Amino acid sequence: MFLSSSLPVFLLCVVTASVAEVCENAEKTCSVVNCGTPGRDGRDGPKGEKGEPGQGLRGLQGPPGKLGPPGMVGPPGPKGAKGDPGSNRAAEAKLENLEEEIRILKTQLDHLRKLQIFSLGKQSGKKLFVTNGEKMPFSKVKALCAGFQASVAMPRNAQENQAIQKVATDSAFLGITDEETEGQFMYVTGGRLAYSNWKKDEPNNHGSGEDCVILLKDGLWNDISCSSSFQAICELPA
Ligand code: MFB
Ligand code: CA
Repeated sequence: MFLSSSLPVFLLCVVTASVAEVCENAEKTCSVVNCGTPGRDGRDGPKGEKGEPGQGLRGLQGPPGKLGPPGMVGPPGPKGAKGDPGSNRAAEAKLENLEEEIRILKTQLDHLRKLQIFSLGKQSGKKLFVTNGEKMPFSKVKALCAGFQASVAMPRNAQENQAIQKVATDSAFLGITDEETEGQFMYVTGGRLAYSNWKKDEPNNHGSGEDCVILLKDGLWNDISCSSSFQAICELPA
């Protein structure tokens, strides 16, 4: 009989389970057995323990953040393509004009030089000795001659010594000193003397301070103080 077969299950429910379990099991078995109308839901039980973090779905991507600070200046970019060849017609024309002007100036300079040489009575192939007639210390004579690419007059032989004597109007400095080594007279352009025309008992380094040389009116040489003032005579190369 159906009733007798389900009774033991019902009894078993009543004896061994809690009320909830009874209802649960009973619900399963109550289709067969009438348990009456279910009561109202009871109050929520106490909050359970916190569960493990869920494996929930990732949220949707949020909106873009605010603009960050400007980045560092990057490395220089690759070299650009070669530019088009410029038009150099104007530059070529200007260059031709300049070259023509230089040719004209060189011709004029050469003409002036020949005139000057002629006016000073210099024969070709020989040095030119020139003076401004002024007296000054030796250092200023060197600077004056260097100012037009010349040097202080240095007679290398009797002929040149005589030519300087003709240009001089008073005792004049020569481009010869023993400033480097006392008693060893050298040309200011370097090298030891190839010719000399010392006055008797000269050089005497009078007062232990005579490192320069002057050409006297009679053409003889005397060693003298470089800080004294004597006529400036310069020489232009042959
Ligand atoms: C000296 C001469 C010296 C000076 C001095 C006045 O000769 O050697 O250079 O000129 O005279 C005596
Ligand atoms: Ca002397």
